Amino acid sequence: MANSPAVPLAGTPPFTVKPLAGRRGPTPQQDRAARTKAQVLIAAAELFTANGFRHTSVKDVAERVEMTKGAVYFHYPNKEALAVAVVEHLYAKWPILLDEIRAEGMTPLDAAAAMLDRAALAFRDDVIVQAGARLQLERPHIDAELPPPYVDWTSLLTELLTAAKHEGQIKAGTDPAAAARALVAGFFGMQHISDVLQHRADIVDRWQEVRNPLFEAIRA
Ligand code: LUB
Repeated sequence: MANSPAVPLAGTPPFTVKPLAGRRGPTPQQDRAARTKAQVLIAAAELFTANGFRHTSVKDVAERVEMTKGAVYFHYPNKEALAVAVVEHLYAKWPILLDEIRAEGMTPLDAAAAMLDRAALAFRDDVIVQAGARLQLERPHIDAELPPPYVDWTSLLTELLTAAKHEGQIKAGTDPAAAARALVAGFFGMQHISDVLQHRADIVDRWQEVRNPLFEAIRA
């Protein structure tokens, strides 16, 4: 096709641009900058998770990674940019998880269950996920455009449950979108209660109590 770029435009989602043969990868300086940026993000996520957005400062983040505030500002212009990046990294995890699950060859219904089962582990163990969830609750106090909550999961589960319906895996009368909304609501509430009462230590057991009746209600 005329004018089709020989190489996808850098940063054009969802493509990742791999260096062409003979093209050099990142320089040691670029590597170091990427590692520093990741360290800053993790430190911010740890502080957002523990103390929330309002009680976290860029100074706190800098001190946690033993850098100057200027070094943090080099990567993120302000605290709001850190919050946006944490939430963006939260939502970027799920398509990667879905690719892993699809590669295991599961049926659509089993893939939907597996997605949420593994999400429960991520909410228990992954500080980016924990921080992103807390920041979403604190949206009214964050003067930035955070990605909208819940919609990605609802779309992802609707797609999987629609495929499950086409394959006869769920009851003919099931509305995949309604079932997806119920699963998202159930998981959201479950992980929040587990967080408030047990810092998500019991999230796996609590999720079983929610997921089993929900999936049994729709399974053909
Ligand atoms: C999920 C949370 C916590 C939805 O998708 C989201 O925004 C979510 C944080 O806002 O649970 C249920 C999978």
